[in-house]
Amino acid sequence: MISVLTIAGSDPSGGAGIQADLKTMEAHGVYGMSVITALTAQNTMGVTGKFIIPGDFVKQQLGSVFDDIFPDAIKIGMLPDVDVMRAVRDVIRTYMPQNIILDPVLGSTSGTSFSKEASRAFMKKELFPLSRVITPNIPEAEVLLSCRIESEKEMENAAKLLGDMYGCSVLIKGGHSFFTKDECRDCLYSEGSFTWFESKRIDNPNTHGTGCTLSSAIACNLALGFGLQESVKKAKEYLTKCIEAGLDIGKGRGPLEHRIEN
Ligand code: PXL
Repeated sequence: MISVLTIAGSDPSGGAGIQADLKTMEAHGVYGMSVITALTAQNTMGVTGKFIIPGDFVKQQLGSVFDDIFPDAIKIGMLPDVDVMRAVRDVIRTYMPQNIILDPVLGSTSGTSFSKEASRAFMKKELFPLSRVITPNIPEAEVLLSCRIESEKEMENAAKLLGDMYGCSVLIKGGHSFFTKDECRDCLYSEGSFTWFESKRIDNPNTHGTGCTLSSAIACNLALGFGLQESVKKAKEYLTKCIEAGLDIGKGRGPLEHRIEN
């Protein structure tokens, strides 16, 4: 049985974080496991609270998973502080799993407080080099590099800079960006070359949890034995279908339909 682990925060309303990750794993037919780094209080209208799990307990959760069921791939999402990051780094160093997909979630409510320079520096220096691929969107890549990204050429430059600096592949997601209303492209930099992924933009305001879903789907595909390019391509196809299914639930920016035949 192929197994995938997510290390992320909980969204009790089921659209993002751990819950989106596990639903994505179910849809891919893999065995899903989850280590929770923080509880959030949130729904489709926003986040109202966050309860951080102490680093030692994150470490204990990770140890109990790795000592029993070694995951074929790991998706890392919300890492709320340096303590939790350190726990994750230590466990990865001990067990050396290979297929690590890190989504550098940004923002003070649902992600690491990137205004805290220390956590941003720790993530870059200690966790990026252990990852097979990192998946920032454009605003996240801008914060990581302290620069503006306003064209496809600048997306390539940013992906290469991050990839060469930290020795990992980099997928920069074009979703929140300069692209016009109908188009959206993502740029993968891996082993010295670029691959661009096209996708149509779908007219659906319900996109809560898209980043979580994409990175989990990539993890599932890598665990299933696909190469990185193919894993990203298939993950994007899955995500497009999840958005296209047009689920409409909740009063705010709603979640996706994860139950897609794959
Ligand atoms: O997509 C970023 C994200 C990550 N983790 C948790 C979240 C969100 C966004 O809402 O809730 C727990």
